Amino acid sequence: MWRSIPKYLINNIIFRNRVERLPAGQNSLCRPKQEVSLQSYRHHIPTAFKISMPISVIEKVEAFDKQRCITVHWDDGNHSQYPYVWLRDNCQCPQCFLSSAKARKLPIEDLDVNISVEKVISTDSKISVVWPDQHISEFDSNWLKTRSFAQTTRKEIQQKLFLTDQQNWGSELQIPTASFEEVLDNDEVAYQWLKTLRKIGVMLLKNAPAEKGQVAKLGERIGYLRLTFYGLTWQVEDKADANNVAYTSGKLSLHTDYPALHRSPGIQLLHCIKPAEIGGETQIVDGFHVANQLRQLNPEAFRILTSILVDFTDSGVDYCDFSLQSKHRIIDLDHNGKVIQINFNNATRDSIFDVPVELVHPFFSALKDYINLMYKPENLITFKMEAGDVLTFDNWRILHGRQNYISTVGSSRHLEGAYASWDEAMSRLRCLEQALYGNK
Ligand code: OGA
Ligand code: NM2
Ligand code: ZN
Ligand code: ZN
Repeated sequence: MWRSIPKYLINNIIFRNRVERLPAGQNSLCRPKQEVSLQSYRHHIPTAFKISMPISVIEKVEAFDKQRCITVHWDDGNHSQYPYVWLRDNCQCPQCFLSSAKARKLPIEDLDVNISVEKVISTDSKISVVWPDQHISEFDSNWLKTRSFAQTTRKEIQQKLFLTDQQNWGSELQIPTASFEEVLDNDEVAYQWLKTLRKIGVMLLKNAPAEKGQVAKLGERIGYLRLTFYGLTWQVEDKADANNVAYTSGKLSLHTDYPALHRSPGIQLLHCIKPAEIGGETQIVDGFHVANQLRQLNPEAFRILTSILVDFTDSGVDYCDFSLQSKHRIIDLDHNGKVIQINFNNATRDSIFDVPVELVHPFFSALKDYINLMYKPENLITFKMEAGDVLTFDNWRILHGRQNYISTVGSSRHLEGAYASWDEAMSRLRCLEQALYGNK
């Protein structure tokens, strides 16, 4: 049920979709009268049908040429503004949008950023915009509501897309666990795994077969693993002529893996195939939580670690020969000052240090303060992985380490590890959510 309003009425004219609410003089516009109000018959519709019914009902639409915006008034009393240029850019017609790819065809070269509107037509579930060249764009009310530019809506959508609220933890954390097999076989468990990985930053998967190949299965569960110079999966063992300190029986102090890469791995999977008889305990800490403690306790140290770029290096031969150099802030912040990534492995921090000499001591002093906070009993968790445990964690957030262990000939400690990326893991999370619960 569409109504069209002549161009001369567009500016600041309210377009209503109920006859009885039309401004005087517009009743001559030809359209059928709505017989049952949506409000009343929505109560009677079956649940399955309800899902496809519009939740966002358009009350009226206004076009403001001056602001180059269309204002949609919703029946709940709220309203949303949509710039003309954005509406034109997001036209969903087959000429402008390839629906099979859910992707825009319209190039920016063909977009008139100063476009005006010729005519707006609305029902309670749709608006239709006629552009000056007579091109017509239709927009569904729910589609529009989801894309409201209101700060609260944007925050809500971003939280849903990126699962931004994370839960800080200290040593009181009971490490969340799930069954390895269930993560592989049960979509709900896989969904909970990835959600927990995002929210808490760590999940321990129990009772995997104590043999190689298990982290590869988790990679397949996500989509694929991240290949690095250490291979698609890698064996953590006490090796002769180790090309990495991890491949010795020595202690590994708290670190994030692979800061020698500018895009360090987002997710780490560590499968214990054989624990050491003596030693080799795992340590983990919530690097974000401790960074926020540092921000409070020692703002100057926090400022240094969030500003100075530190050089990292890693060279050798494994998957092939490599010679990596990178630069990172130890603590990365987003544009709002929120901690988003920790980059620190003391083993691969370069002796080349690209700072003025007077910053060297303040840097070490700041770093030491941060690390000391991590090792405080209220922040640090120490436990020993059992054969069949797969420790999965957010390598941008959690620092991990291990105690040294006694290496015995013939029955040595063996872990298999792998990396995955957050983009792929979040993609799997969204696909699982869609498959399990539909579009919420
Ligand atoms: C590593 C690592 C932990 C362990 O290989 O980077 O942190 O327990 N290993 O051996
Ligand atoms: N390994 C475990 O930053 C690092 O060098 C972490 C990486 C060798 C793949 C260790
Ligand atoms: Zn179009
Ligand atoms: Zn590590």
